Amino acid sequence: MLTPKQIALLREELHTAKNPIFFHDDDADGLASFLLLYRMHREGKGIIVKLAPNLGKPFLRKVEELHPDKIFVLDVPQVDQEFIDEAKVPIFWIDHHQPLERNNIHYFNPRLQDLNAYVPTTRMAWQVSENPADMWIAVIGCLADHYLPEFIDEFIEKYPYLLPQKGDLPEILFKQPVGQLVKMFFFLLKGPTSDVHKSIKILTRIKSPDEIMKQETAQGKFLYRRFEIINQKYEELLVQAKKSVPSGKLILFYYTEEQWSFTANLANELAGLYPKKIVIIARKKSGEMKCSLRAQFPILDALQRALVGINGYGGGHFNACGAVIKQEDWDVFLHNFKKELDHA
Ligand SMILES: [Mn+2]
Repeated sequence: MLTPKQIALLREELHTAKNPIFFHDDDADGLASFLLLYRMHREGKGIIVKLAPNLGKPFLRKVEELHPDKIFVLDVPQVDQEFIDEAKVPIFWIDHHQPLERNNIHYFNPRLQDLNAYVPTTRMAWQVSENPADMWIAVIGCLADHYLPEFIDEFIEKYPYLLPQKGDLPEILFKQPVGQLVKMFFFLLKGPTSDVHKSIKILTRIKSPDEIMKQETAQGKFLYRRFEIINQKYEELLVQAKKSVPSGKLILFYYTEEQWSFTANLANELAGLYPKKIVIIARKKSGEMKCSLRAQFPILDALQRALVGINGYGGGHFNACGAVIKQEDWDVFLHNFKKELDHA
């Protein structure tokens, strides 16, 4: 969490910014963080850091083009020192990934103090914003990063039709209407750039979730319709994946779609729905199998043991991992991994 001093500093810097750029991550936590901070003063511009986990040299073009007086970086795991040095304006980086060492940047990361801290960027952006009208945005961003915020009770009181009562995270995310909003914040970022930009622009102005979910305005209706169309593609995949759920421990789903990548959402939802199983979503790409692995219990050790002697690599969190394995080693890897699971 941010300290009172850090909150005061960020509020002051946002207040005095005339033309800030907000670089934010390409997921619901990144989007919600941007919306919370942008909606405080509505100055400047948001830019999605897409297809690159790092804010590096290619993004300097945007800095030259837009002439910001300050830069805010939200939920982006890596900012290159080269970018910091050449941007030549104050940069404020709020993030919660593995901390890095950087110079000449205002760096806000709870894991600098406690490596095991888990605080989504949205949670910190909410400390800065605290605009009651935007509390729903804060709830969506926190839930998206699997974090149940302390102010969930206020949300239940204000929007009982979205969440009638408290429950555990998989139940809230995959069985309650608020889960649709969480998915919406992920899915609206997918697809053609012009549609994505239009969606975000509308989100910077929308007054309440009712506008979207009850389709009370033309703008709300646009978001809802666009979500429905994207979600239909997702639901089709989910149905297919559910059919492949075996009686054994491992749910293995092969996935080929290139344009609309739902890998992470699919893996999260399947792991949420089947708490005793391990989920692997695998995509074949240029001779390699790229996978997301999920479970509601630790799997990292089993993954690391299964990778011994295999042409590939993998890692991540104890119950949410990624791995890339050469196609010719795929069968052996699967065999190893299943064996590890049987011993666990
Ligand atoms: Mn995040």
